[in-house]
Amino acid sequence: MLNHKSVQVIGVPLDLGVSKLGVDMGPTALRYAGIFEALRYAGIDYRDAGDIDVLRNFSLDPLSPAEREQAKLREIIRTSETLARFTAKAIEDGHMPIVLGGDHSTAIGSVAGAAKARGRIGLIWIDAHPDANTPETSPSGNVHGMPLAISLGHGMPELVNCLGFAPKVRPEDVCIVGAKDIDPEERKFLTRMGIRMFTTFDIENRGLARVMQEAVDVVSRGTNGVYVSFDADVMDKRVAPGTGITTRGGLTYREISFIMRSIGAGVELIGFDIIEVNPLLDKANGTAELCVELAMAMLGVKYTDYEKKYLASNRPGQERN
Ligand code: B3U
Ligand code: MN
Ligand code: MN
Repeated sequence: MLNHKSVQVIGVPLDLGVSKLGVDMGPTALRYAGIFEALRYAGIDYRDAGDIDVLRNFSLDPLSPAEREQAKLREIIRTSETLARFTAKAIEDGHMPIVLGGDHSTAIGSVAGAAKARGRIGLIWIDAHPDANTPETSPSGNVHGMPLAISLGHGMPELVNCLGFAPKVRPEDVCIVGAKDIDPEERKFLTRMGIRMFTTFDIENRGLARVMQEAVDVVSRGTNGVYVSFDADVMDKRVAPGTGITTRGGLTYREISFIMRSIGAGVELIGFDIIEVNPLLDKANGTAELCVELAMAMLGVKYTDYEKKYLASNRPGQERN
């Protein structure tokens, strides 16, 4: 696999950037979905760094609404700094971080860490939403709708300045893939910044192969590697029900598989996030299992039901249902 010594997995049970409960269980769901089994299958060395200790929505219940908002922000700042230091160190030591979210405010820290370690990075944002709101433009006030703007240097200063520098990425090094639900003010911001965005309409209109070729070119040109932030809500709700905001018209299984394989084959991958997996909304952990398969596709390893059922289970002592 690639040029890394090992994969370093870290869980971020962060749910303070959303109002729906359950996304804090994402890291556990992804572990139970067999991420380590998959890495072992592929012969990739890994280490589980455990979960970052973070306050959950439920523990803020006794606070007043104003106190709750303050506590949430304080905790998101603290978690972002901790995660940023972890990812930076992993990359500097020659490893690849895989970050298990958590809502998408998780990416504030992971992108910061990648930028700290590598300087000029490319960033692929795979998401039904561009997450490019600021507190002024956000329709919901939820921080999970803001991390891309924050990484570009716009938004709450305490988050924008994670690890003490900003911005983390240049607009010309960013590419959004799979967006379809875009707030009007968000669209204006992205246009103003000159961000490349490939919506589901563009994918339909131009063909996914051409879109991915261009996406890979945009993030690779002039950069020292590419970080990927993958929000499970980019997939259609029939494919991936286990995520906070499920929508009709999201990406199909074949489309998202193709996207991951194109990234794996086309970029120098620094690391990636798997974000917004919510087992409370899932069917028998299927969304988490699919995300594990897609993570492996990005690592250049085919790990579909075929490998799981017929290949992995045929090894002695490895039988699974
Ligand atoms: N753009 C909206 C909705 C949203 C963002 N991210 C998700 N939903 N998953 C907002 O609240 O900023
Ligand atoms: Mn998102
Ligand atoms: Mn989203």
